Amino acid sequence: MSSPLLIDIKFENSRKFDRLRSTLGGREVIDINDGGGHPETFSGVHYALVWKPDGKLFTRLPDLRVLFSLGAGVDHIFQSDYLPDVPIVRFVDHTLTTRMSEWVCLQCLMHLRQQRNYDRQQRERLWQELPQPQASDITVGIMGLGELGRDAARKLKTLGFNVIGWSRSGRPVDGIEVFGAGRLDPFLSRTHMLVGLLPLTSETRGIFNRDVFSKLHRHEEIASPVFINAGRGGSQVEADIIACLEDGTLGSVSLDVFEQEPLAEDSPLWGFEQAILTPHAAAVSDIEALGHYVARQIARFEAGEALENVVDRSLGY
Ligand code: NDP
Ligand code: OXD
Repeated sequence: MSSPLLIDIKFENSRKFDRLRSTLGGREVIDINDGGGHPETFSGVHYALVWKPDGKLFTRLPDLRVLFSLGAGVDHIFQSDYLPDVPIVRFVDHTLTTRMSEWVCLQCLMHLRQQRNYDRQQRERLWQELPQPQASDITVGIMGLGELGRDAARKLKTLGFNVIGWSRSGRPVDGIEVFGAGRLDPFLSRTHMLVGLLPLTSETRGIFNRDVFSKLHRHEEIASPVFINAGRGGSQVEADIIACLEDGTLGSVSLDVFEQEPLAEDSPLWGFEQAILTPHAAAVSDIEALGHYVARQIARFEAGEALENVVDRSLGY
């Protein structure tokens, strides 16, 4: 008999749950958050799909064989003190990658074409042309050249931007200059728009700080340097972002992720005209694509084939 899939996702409506279940080919789905009277221990459950799970959940899954993350990031899983020694599979899918690249390209274009200034001029009924450098005058530096960073790089290049990248290994990526972990400063000194697409690990926590912002390259015709982050809020120091926007070290920012989510109502970040904020919505996981993905991975696992996109626990991503 096939093992159920246990989920700990906290859906905001039951339609999403139904859509997920419909993709799983009849496999029983146990929703830990449905309020039903669940047993203390879920014997015989081999698979779980989670997003920001209750850390102690894993103590109730003695037969767990594979753990799936609803998202590409897995920092929410590593917060548990009770993580079992089973493979962790993160979500990698073109639907997610495409959404992220749309968001990144949109932000780079918003800053290149000074949309925030035109918004203000519209409010003021002011007819005034602003300087218009070309994308090829701007270098976008992407920190994190994984599934998401590489696709964003390719699409930004198609738009005409110069694109360079930085990653832990410095592994080559077709068509862009890659800087390895030890070459952060030369990477920053070339970058007008810094894009963060890093996972949150002990190495990347707080990495986007004043020291980094102060090394970026300024372009005189736009509100730069620009900082754009859709990786994780724990990688940015918001007090530094605020201070750097105030003193001009940063010209403008686009933030999709925050140290604490939701962002507090009294955060000064809300008030900056040159800050574009979105509520961790750059690339949401498509629930049907996720269901098909999990079903495919389980089929591979049960056929004795290798799981895909397994997290390296020693690296934390
Ligand atoms: P990947 O694991 O495919 O790529 C991670 C990249 O970061 C790799 O290039 C890796 O280097 C690099 N990296 C990791 N640690 C370091 C380090 N210490 N120093 C330098 N580089 C490092 O992840 P994805 O591209 O799939 O996703 C990236 C992140 O985006 C996710 O972890 C998640 O936090 C975030 N995300 C946010 C979403 C949103 O809606 N805001 C949606 C989806 C994801 P190397 O190539 O050498 O391994
Ligand atoms: C993810 C996210 O990690 O949505 O996929 O943040």
